[in-house]
Amino acid sequence: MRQRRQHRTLARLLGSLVLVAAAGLTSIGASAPPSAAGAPRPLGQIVPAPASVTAGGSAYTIGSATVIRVAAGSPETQRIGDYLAAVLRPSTGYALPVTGGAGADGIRLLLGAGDKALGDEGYRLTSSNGAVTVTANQPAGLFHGVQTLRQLLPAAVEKKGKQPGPWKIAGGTITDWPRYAYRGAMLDVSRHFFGVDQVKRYIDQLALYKINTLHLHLSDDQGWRIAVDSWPRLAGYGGQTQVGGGKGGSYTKADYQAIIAYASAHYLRVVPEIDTPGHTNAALASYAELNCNGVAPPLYTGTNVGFSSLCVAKAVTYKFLDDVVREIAAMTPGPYLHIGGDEAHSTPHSDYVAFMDKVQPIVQKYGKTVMAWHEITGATPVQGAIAQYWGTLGNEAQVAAAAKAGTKLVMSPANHAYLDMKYDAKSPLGTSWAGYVDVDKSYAWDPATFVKGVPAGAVLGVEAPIWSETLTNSSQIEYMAFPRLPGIAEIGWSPVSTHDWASYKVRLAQQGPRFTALGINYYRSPVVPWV
Ligand code: IFG
Repeated sequence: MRQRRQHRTLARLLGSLVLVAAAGLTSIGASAPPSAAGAPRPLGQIVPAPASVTAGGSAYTIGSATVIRVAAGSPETQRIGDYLAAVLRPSTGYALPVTGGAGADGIRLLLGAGDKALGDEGYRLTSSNGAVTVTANQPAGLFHGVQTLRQLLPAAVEKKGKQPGPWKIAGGTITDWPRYAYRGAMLDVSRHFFGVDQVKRYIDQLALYKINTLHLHLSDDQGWRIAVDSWPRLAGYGGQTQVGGGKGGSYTKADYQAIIAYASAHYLRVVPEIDTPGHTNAALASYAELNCNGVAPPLYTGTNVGFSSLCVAKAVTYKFLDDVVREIAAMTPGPYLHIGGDEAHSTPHSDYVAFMDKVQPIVQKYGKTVMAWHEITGATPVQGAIAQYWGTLGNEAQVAAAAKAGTKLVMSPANHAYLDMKYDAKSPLGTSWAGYVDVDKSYAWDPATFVKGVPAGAVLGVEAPIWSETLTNSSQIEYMAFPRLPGIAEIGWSPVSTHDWASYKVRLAQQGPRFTALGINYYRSPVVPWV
């Protein structure tokens, strides 16, 4: 009897020895599959793909003694440290104090004389068993390094409750900087209104992928969404409804400034758009004198386009625009003010040209750079103006001509970058005038060469618009924006040499558990090998 018990004990001991040895094998040096318990995620497996990755050396493990070290006396890096701590503390359960005290250990966020190549938004992240160090020339670079650091940890780090670790960051160095300076997303708050908290939620999500510009489409036929003190009926009357006849809404100046503040705390600048001369029914309905015939049309809750126009001949039109641009420019720290210019089908071409000749100087007078949809290249864009391309063919000669003459481009080809395009015929939301755009098609383009004849240097970057004719809440925005938005962000950030669907789709698939952990309602496209 005793002997049998001895055998059993020996067998158990042997069994556990075998288990320990097996565990040891997978963690010693072997590139353990990401799924292996505790193995860190491979260094380069993030979105957007980094400019340069050198893996090697031992991983850093976040533990109970880890401190987050920020540059002493720098409130901005303190804030970035607090932002990182707010992500890590709930899921790791560690205290993770943020300190200005110098030290060689911990998670270090340092502003320093990084090399010029990093620019203002780049960073260097080094990870070893003693510390993870992010260095950058500017706080924006540290913030982007923090987004990378989040993705190097297991997706569970994004959860709000305590998760089992370990919390390892693979050893090595990432040196990273953006390809384009303009990496944007547009939210149409006119067709359906989205409140400040919904905009903040979207900003949180854009920041994950190093997007640095939020374009707000603040006015259209169906709604005027921003208070203008000198023309109070614009928001008061023109903001009261929306597509489908619902309540609508508008931002007070305090709301708008809260959005600006939240965006800049996430290193995004805001580009306000007042669409003109078309897409103006809400303004025309609010003030009879803005109409050529002196009669205000009714408020509009449908989804047609091209039926409205400001009255190009009337002087009051330019008084109106001067007041609107002045008040919005005064609240907008960013360099750009977007005047729309799309689908002006009810404005005779010669009137359109005359209108743009009068309105662009108003924007410049208030210290902003003109931005407009690419139809402005059919008029005379002022020096330094930015045309936002939303075509699908890339053969628009007038766009190429304007680019050759100095107009800059932001690329939003509708058959790749429009996030309101249905994924396929079964998509319950969105439109399909530019065709069906699944995740692979959304990724399959290059901003530098999309429009024939455009000098590569004319392209400032990319932007992913989401139009809200069919979208009424954050969950629906997320269903259309994810997983395509990260791909547009990658096209804007990563070297074109990394642009490869076969490898991107694997990296994108690994974002799936993060979307879930963050409560992002993403579409599980069949073209992505979700984990
Ligand atoms: N085109 C219109 C938008 C919107 C969109 C929906 C632009 C610049 C179709 N203009 O895109 O107002 O209706 O996909």
